[in-house]
Amino acid sequence: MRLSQLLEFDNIIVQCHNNPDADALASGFAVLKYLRDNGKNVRFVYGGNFEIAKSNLKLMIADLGIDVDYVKTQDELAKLLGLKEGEFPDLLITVDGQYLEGNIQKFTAKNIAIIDHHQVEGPLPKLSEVRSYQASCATVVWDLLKLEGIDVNADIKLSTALYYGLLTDSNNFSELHHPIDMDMRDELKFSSSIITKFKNSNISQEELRIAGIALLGSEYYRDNHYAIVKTDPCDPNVLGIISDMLLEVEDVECCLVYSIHEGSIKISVRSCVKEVKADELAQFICEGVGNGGGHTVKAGGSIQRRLLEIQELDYTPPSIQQFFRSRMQDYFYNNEIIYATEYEMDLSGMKRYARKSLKAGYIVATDVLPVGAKAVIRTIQGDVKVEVEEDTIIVIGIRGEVSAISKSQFDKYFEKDSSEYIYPGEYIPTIRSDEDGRILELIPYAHSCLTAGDSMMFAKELNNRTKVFTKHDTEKYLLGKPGDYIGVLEDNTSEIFIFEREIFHKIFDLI
Ligand SMILES: [Mn+2]
Repeated sequence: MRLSQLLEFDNIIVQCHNNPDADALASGFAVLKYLRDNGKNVRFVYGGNFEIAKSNLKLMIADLGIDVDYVKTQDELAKLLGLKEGEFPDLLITVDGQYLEGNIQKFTAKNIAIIDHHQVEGPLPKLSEVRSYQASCATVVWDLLKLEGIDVNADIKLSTALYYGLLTDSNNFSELHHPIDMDMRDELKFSSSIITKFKNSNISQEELRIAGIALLGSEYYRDNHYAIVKTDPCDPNVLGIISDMLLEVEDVECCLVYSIHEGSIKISVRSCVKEVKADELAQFICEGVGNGGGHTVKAGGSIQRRLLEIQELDYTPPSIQQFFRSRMQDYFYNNEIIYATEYEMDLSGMKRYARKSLKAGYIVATDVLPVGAKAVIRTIQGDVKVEVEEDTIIVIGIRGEVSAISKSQFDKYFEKDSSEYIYPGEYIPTIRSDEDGRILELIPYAHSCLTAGDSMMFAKELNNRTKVFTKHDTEKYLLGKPGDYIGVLEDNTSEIFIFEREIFHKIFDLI
């Protein structure tokens, strides 16, 4: 959906969820401003049983001039818009939540639109933009505003609001994983003094108490050095504060903190050992019932009540606790860890495969940046750091994944190709120089190449979750899930690889 499609309506309500948080306020504020600037009769509201009381949100409303009203009845809503009693708004747009959802008070309007970043809850109206992969609804709105050619940075109150929305919905950006979220974080020109002020009134006295009680009830699992903590419902950033604190405790290597809300459960995950990436653990915990992600040390996620109930799990604290206990146990017990530097692969049971010749792309790094430059390449799979050397080649794989290798490695595994390069993915990778912060698109520099088809490999399907620390990266593991493949080069069996099942069949032929 484009925001401009909303302009065909005149009397408009923008509504965020009950008990608004900073992301809901930021998103509603941005949509309100867009519609107002386009001459619409529009108001921004929320319903529910409570008026906003948290001090950071009250500051946000006052300092950024967010014109939001707390309404309880349809009549109040009509009055706000100057409509006659019993008359309905032409359009109601829900932000940071979906119309008819439990957490959004129901008001009636002639048309409904939805802008959100949660899991899709039910049938969506024609006018909707729900991006479950985005860390904040503010990001969705920011991107929609950009699509309309609007310079968000021209209004520092707006950009500060959006920035704070993402910050609070991603635990101070530590749980970000999608490149568009990172783009927004990096591109917004916000007021840092205002953000500092908000941050310092983040936790209410009540939440401090909640955190204290939660820590008293922490469960520690000695065998695998992790802790699980349940907190009473609170702001997600309080979960992050609790999990950060837990990680500093001796013998706690990983932790999971969660809080149960009406329609969903929020989780925060931390890890300080290289054998567990927090983002991967968060994904594992949420698999099939929600969404998780973030970074290697800090991650988070949310689990949908509806999806738990589909799996016939009761939405009660004891059965939720049992759910987390067994997910954590599965994670730590059912996996194998391989350190390639000290591992001898057993080749029995492995089959011989030949690599197919496939299209990929490459960029001569010095075509883009000078030798010695440090830069970050932003891709759909995350940020990749590169240091440009004379012979650095940036390779774009068949799924749009990016890596930097030396020319000799390139010559070994790839062949140049004369056809035009066509990028296969959706998010166009960019490169940002550390020196001047310049952002360039990579694709215009890309040429076509083929993966060399003659390398041979022994491989087998995995039955267990397997983590491999390769010889080249002893800090970060490759993860294989059951059904994926593990393989070694025929002429060098200490070179261990993991391939996703689908990719494996695309790249290799059984000999
Ligand atoms: Mn949100």
